Amino acid sequence: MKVSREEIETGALTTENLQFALREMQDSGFVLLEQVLDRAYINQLNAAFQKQFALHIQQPPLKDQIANGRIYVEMSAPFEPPYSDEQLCANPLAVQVMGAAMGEIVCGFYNSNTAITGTEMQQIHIDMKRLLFPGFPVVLPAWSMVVNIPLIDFTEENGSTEVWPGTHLNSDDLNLDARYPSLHSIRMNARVGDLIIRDLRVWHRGMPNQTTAVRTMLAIVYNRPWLKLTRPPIQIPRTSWDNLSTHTQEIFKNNVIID
Ligand SMILES: O=C(O)CCC(=O)C(=O)O
Repeated sequence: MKVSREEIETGALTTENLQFALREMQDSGFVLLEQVLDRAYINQLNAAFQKQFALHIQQPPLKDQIANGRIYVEMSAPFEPPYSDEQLCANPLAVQVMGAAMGEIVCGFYNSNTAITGTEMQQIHIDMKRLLFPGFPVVLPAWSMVVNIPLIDFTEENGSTEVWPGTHLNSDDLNLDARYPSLHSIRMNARVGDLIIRDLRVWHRGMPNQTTAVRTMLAIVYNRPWLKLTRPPIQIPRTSWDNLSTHTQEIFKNNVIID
């Protein structure tokens, strides 16, 4: 969806646009906010990320895994500049939409997904199991969402994620391979500067990267505060913590501050 310059500068969508974003989240399970991040800044971020990533994939066992199968690679971003910039870790527009959809939100997982050249198609999957009574035909309100920030333009050639709109409203996720072919999917094509919010229940998969460019997106997960995460908390250096606004500290309060 298009976002005005004024909304970007004030960090708040108009009532009308907020309603539009919430309806997209409700109906499709995701919404793309167009050109809300500074493109030059994201390009610089990508350059910094790729340096760290190149070292990351030299580590065992990743190095061999990549040599054997060109897997999708996750890398947790360190909670320090540039990743701790509030435009990224608690983007005001994304926080506004997620807050309106879920109430209080917290973040305990700051990750990234990279498709290197030749990466193969992933299995269709969801990122978090349904809560409570899977199979019981009642759909719960959203409890967890991911903010994806593409670090290069995402195209079908370089492996933009394939998503199945509306599948967050299914009451179970059994036999996805048998069910998805009859459902409509789209590719999450996006430009540098865009930001995507996705309900974690949406069926999706990473797609092959047929280019020589490394395709990365930040993947920052937010959820309602009562959800127990099994992952270790984010380690936040004290200097990064002190630079966060009170509101962002509230969002990251369940993590560990390191002196
Ligand atoms: O990178 C992508 O396009 C999707 C990655 C993904 O869904 C995953 O690794 O769980």
